[in-house]
Amino acid sequence: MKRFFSDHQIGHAPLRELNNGDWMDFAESPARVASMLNALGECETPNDYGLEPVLAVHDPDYVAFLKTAYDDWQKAGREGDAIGYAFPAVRRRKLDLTRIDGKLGHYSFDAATPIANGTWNAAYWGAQTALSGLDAVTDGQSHAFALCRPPGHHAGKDYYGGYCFLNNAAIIAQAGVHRALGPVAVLDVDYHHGNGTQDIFYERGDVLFTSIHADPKMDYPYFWGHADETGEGEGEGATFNQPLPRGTTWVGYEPALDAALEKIVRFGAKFLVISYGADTFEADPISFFKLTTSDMHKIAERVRTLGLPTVTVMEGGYNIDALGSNVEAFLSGLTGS
Ligand code: SP5
Ligand code: ZN
Repeated sequence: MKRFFSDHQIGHAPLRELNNGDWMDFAESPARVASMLNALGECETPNDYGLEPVLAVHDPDYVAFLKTAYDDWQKAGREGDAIGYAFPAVRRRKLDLTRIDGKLGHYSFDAATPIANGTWNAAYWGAQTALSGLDAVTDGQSHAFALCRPPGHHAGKDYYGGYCFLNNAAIIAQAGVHRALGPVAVLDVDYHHGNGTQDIFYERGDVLFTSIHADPKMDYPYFWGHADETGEGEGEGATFNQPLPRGTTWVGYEPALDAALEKIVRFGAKFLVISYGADTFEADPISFFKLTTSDMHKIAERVRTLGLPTVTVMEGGYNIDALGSNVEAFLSGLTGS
């Protein structure tokens, strides 16, 4: 399987994040990459497809904000990472705000996703990494892996959060539609609900979003991922959420996975994007499912039975020691090796 990664993605290195009322070390650290590369070996360097496929999903004003956010923060005399603190819970609308703090709040939905010096460059190359995976599959490969970092599934059309800035999975799902690979299905198996991806395609009937994740009554991102969110308008029925309780093992996960796969088959998907998070792992430091490394392999073996051209995009996974083995276990399950 072709694997893609760009060194630019290491440059995103915030120091700390706000968690349960205190600072903790930033969980989505560059050290995650070393663990994955160690297990995967050499990856191909992505091509540069420019901003056009990014802007097919993301709002131009949002992208312009991301590009200069850290510079604007520094120009305001700030040191350290940029974090907002005031958020428009109601009637969010386009405003020509002057101050960086207002912009940070406008474009984010949490205070736990810091922007650092290399953030834009890393996010840009993360998207290019995903697009390179798509190109490999368009060129006839059955599978490709995009080692994207920062991750993407929490980012919406015009907002960031959950360590995510550009929605890598949505960008290639949309590009897949554009290349007439559709209907396209997204299978999100990160521990957290992929609220950004869901939102981007919520009213679309040509992209199915299906997700298995921690019940948002208990876990981040709280406000989205509930079972009654099923899509709207043309998209009614093309969103399928399966929230599961903390402590879920393979016994609870397997039937949910089978239901998601059945939905993908019935949707008639011709191209599959997997948002893969290894934070379902039993020893993940910020998550609470109880899947093992061999369960990762089993998930992928099931997905393999779909026989669809598939791009796997990296999302979360914060147990750095086990991350490489978990990713490798997943990818080998996909190819049946
Ligand atoms: C891509 C991805 O996996 N994003 C996850 C973002 C989660 N951010 C907030 C998580 C808060 C977790 N607090 C758990 C404390 C455990 N001691
Ligand atoms: Zn996650």
